[in-house]
Amino acid sequence: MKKLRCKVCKGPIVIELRQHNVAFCAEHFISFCQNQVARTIKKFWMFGPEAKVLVAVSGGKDSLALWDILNELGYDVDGLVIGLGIGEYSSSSTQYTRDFAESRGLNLIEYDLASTHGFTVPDAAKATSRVPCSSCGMSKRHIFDSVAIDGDYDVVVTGHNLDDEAAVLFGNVARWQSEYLARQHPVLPAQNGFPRKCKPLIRLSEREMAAYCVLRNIDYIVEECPMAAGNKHLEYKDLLNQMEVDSPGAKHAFYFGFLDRASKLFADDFEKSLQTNAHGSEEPLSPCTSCGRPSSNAVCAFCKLVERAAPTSEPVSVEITPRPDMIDG
Ligand code: Q46
Ligand code: ZN
Ligand code: ZN
Repeated sequence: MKKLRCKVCKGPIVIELRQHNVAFCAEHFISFCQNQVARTIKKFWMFGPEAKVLVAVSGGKDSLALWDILNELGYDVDGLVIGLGIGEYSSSSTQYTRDFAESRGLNLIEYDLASTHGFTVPDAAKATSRVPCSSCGMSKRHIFDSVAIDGDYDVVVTGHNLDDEAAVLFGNVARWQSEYLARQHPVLPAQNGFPRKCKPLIRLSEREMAAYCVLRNIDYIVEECPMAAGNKHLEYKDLLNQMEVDSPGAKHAFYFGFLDRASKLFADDFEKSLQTNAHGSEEPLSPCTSCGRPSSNAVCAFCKLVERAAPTSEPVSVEITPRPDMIDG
């Protein structure tokens, strides 16, 4: 069998990318990943070279790799990590993030739910009797938005990769959720007091991000959030991975085929979504009487959650019970 060589320098390879029909040595694989991100930022007009960028980091491979790549590409990029209070998982993910920031001399903003608002994600799940991801996702969005607006950031970027986006698309198509399909775009413009949001990793897969971290000496938390167990998107990822084995490039074709050919069919829904608030309501927005963020009610959903979830007496113990019907993590 013919021995594979790096596409660029013809040296020994560290990775083969069957979906692109190429293989690379370490140096050229790193450049490949960085070029893919640079190309995505340019193609989707995500942000310019002078932008002040805030990356939402979790301590996982994708967000740390994204932070590293944007830094290497020369962007002015700070990190934001949120302490969710999910036991050992949260403390160790924050520690990985701190270590990474320190090793690169980067600015990390730390935001702790418990010390700032008096509750953790498990407290919120208990208080609302809903799956943890529901209040967790809402709290994270509220905090990303507030920190980005208050800190005058031009854009918030997240480490959603090709596998994540293809799995979310699969779920949205399986149920024909047109309002979600309309918003499934790697760029959401700033609107109604909400910051611009972009996903520069959409061309890169989970496997590529793991390899990138190893080659760049990035230590990251390998464990998934314990509350993600049973998440439907993990099942969709498995299905898509099976397709990818038989037909390399299937995920890319599915997701980019949607962006190139089908997403415009939902343009009306997208325009409509821009007229609504983050929760899809068309009620006019006014400042929340408690936090001042735009809201369709007198008190925003996050501040209502704070009222319900912040324990008034004894702290609620951290009890992790994954449920099968969880929404996207
Ligand atoms: S952290 Fe939060 Fe995710 Fe854990 S509780 Fe769900 S949403 S799964 S990225
Ligand atoms: Zn090479
Ligand atoms: Zn509020």
